[in-house]
Amino acid sequence: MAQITRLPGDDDKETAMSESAQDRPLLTEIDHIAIAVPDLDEGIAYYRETFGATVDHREIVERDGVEEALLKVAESYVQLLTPTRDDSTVAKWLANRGGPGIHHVGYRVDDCAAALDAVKRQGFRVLDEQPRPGSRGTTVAFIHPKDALGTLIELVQE
Ligand code: CMX
Ligand code: CO
Repeated sequence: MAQITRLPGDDDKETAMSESAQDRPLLTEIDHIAIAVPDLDEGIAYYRETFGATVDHREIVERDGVEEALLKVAESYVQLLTPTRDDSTVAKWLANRGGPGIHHVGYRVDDCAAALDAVKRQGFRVLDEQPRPGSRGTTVAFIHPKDALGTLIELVQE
């Protein structure tokens, strides 16, 4: 009897994909911890005077209604965020909370679109249907905190 040789088909592709996904986790590093503050210069002064941390990058992100200062800590950043307009979601967040605090966590990913698709495929709510520009030339997408253990997650592709 002729020996049956299995040719690669869709099932094999599925297996290969899930194996490679297991080999390489989607989240590769912590890109930043974002802390919302009412006054950016005061936030920067706290990190400088207390820890000697300095600003690596500062940028207004119009789309999100925020100004950010990135302070490098090893290969990651502290991202201090302040609202630039009253209708910014960060203005609402600060008003509800009544003061500064951790607003979100940014995780580095190799491929933002692929990581976003993985989240969507599992039925979790996302805030960006497609990756979009973030600060310092990155490509980002946000995941809804209500579907992410109460933490607003930003996927960051450099
Ligand atoms: N972390 C955890 N939970 C949060 C949250 C946050 N940052 N912001 C809101 N929530 C919770 C609220 O506590 C609230 O919970 P309850 O219903 O239990 O009270 C719920 O989510 C809804 O809150 P809300 O005040 O009505 O806020 P909105 O739904 O209007 O907006 C969010 C929240 C996450 C959808 C909005 O902030 C968003 O779209 N964020 C993505 C973009 C972004 O954050 N940009 C700024 C940063 C830009 C950058 O990093 O460069
Ligand atoms: Co961020």
